[in-house]
Amino acid sequence: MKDSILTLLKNNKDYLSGQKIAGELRITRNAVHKRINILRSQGYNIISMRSYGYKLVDDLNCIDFAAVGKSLTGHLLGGNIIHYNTIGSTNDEAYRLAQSGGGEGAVVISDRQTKGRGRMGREWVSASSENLYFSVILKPKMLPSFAPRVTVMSAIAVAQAIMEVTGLKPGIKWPNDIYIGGKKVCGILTQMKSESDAIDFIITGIGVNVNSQPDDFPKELIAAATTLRHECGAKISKRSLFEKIILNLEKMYIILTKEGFEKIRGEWNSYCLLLNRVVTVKTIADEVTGVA
Ligand code: BT5
Repeated sequence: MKDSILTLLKNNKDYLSGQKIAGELRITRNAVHKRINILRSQGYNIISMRSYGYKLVDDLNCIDFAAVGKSLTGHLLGGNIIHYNTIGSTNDEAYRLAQSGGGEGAVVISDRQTKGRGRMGREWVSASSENLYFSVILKPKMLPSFAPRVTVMSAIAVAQAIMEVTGLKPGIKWPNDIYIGGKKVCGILTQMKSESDAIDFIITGIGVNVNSQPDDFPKELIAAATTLRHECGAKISKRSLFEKIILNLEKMYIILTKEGFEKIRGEWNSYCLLLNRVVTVKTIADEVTGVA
């Protein structure tokens, strides 16, 4: 019976409703659901969408959010994933959600962004559904002045995940850029809402160029940006990378909030591209030059 469902899904390029499968195989919809889950546990990537049904995909760009949500249930981060096909900016939506009471650990993810943002009003190019764009709500009990540590731990979490999934060792350029082979592969945008002595929430927004090709970028970015696919010569599973980032983020977050910053500083040094180099720090007030 499982094989019959598989055959139906394989012969159908689009979604197939549970009702249609049940009708064809003369079984109940509940039985369809159970057998789909068995196929999933055997490694078949079957995605489902309410009112459309089931679709078999072997596409590494597809994330089955129901399955990811389930595998992250009970975790501090990622138990609640809100997915969009297209949105302005996942950071804006996560900020709005947090302001209206959205809980810690909720993740807003979109296949594309029409107003993806970097720091200081810069753009984050987010046109390709082959890449990752998502934002996580955090509510750390720490002083607002320590918020930059969340950017640091997020960058380490992503760098570790990239290493685990691709075997490539990325470097981090202060404070929020991840580089491979001298080109930017990921950017992180951290936003905070706080009182004078307490953080209400932090949104950590992560954009990773996963499976698009450098040629897909606008001309001015081609020389400066890269993708994981380009660097390792093969497509990457977006789902594996996304899950690894969330799990690493959680691990780092627990260290940061329970054990303090020292351990994170050690990790940071192992990825830091600027260590021991002469750098100039520009603040609103002045400039300071020294060795990082
Ligand atoms: C960043 O800003 O690198 C932070 C990017 C954060 C993006 C995520 S995606 C999910 C969430 N929702 C959002 O709206 N944002 C976050 P910054 O350090 O200011 O770098 C921006 C600069 O990176 C741009 O001016 C370009 O030079 C370059 N850039 C833009 N898009 C890029 C891309 N896709 N890949 C590599 N470089 C890019």
